Amino acid sequence: MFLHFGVNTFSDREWGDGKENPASFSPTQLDARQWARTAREAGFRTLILTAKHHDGFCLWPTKTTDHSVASSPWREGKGDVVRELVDACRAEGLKAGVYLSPWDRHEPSYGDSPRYNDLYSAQLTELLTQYGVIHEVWFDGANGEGPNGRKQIYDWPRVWSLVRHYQPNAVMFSDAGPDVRWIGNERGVAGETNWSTVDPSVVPFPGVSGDAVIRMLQQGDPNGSVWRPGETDVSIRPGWFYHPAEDERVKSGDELVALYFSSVGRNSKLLLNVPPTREGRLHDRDVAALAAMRQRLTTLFAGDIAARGHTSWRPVRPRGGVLDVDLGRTMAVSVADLHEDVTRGQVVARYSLAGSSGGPWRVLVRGTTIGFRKLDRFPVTQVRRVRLSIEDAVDTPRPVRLALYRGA
Ligand code: FUL
Repeated sequence: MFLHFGVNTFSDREWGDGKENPASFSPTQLDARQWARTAREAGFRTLILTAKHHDGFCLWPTKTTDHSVASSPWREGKGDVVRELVDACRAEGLKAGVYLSPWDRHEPSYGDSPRYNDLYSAQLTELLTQYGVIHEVWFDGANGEGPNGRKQIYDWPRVWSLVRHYQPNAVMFSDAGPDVRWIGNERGVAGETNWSTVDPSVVPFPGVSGDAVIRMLQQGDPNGSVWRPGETDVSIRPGWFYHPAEDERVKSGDELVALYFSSVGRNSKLLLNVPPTREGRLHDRDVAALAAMRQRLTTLFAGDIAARGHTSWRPVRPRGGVLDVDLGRTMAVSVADLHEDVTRGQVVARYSLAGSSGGPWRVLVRGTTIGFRKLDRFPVTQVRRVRLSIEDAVDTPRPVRLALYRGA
């Protein structure tokens, strides 16, 4: 779960200009434990907080600038939202991550590249050294200064090596990874074809643009030289930050389930943004929508029909295979849940799933990549036998795991 929170929450903006008064940051009932509890109950495993957004306001008491919670009235200037987040995550058994915007519209040194790079590195070092284990570090590619604005040249190798040094097990997210890549849009939709490998020369640094870049982010590349799985970020509301006017526009449980299918169900992680309100709590409507999503997913994945059947895998040389499942009796199915064993790479490039209730085989669904997880929905169909055919792959496929669900 993503949490966009900061001065924008109070100014009702999406991108602050850096001129906000720190005194405007004044949540009345900030409750990070409520964020974490809501997330855990909805099935999330990691919380990622905007420790600093483009406006430059720091949610922790950094030594690098006064533009932080230390200059706000919240908790008499003694508060630390990052600390409260990591403590809440630990208490609820979740992992914690931080978003530290490279683009900074407040900091005077921004655009004076070496000076700002020093400051940014110092901020990152504080976050990486003062809060215990950090599991993900999120680097945003946005830079809206425009052609006449200040041009900052970031020192990405330095930034990445700081994370490796202080938090060797953390994954780093950006358009250019290096560990997890942006999926190429903010609508919550991973590529229908989605390889976890990419060609790094097409996306060499965060913020690079162009059609080829977006295609690479969306679909990956079967011949890519690096393993860089996709992460799909999308907001539960139209904006990333909380705006009272959007209370009526919170995505429904069904819409969230659809996002789960178009992200998790397409070999990607889902990073769903749920922005805290001005009180500093997740809004009741958002909490209700998350609960509805969880309830639907739990019902949907309650009983794997295939687990009770008889399964056999037969390789087809050189790069195919057939998985047969005999359910023993005719049953209704509408969701297939495929898992490729990716411990030695992702190889399946094309497959089809067919079903029979005794008569001829009927194709239920056709697809391209599978990867760590692929979810397919199709009209409810009565089947007794199901056959998954791997029709093309970039190497000899290992047995694919198939689960089947009745669906809604
Ligand atoms: C974008 C930012 O400009 C948005 O404000 C938001 O943080 C989103 C996740 O990334 O690039």
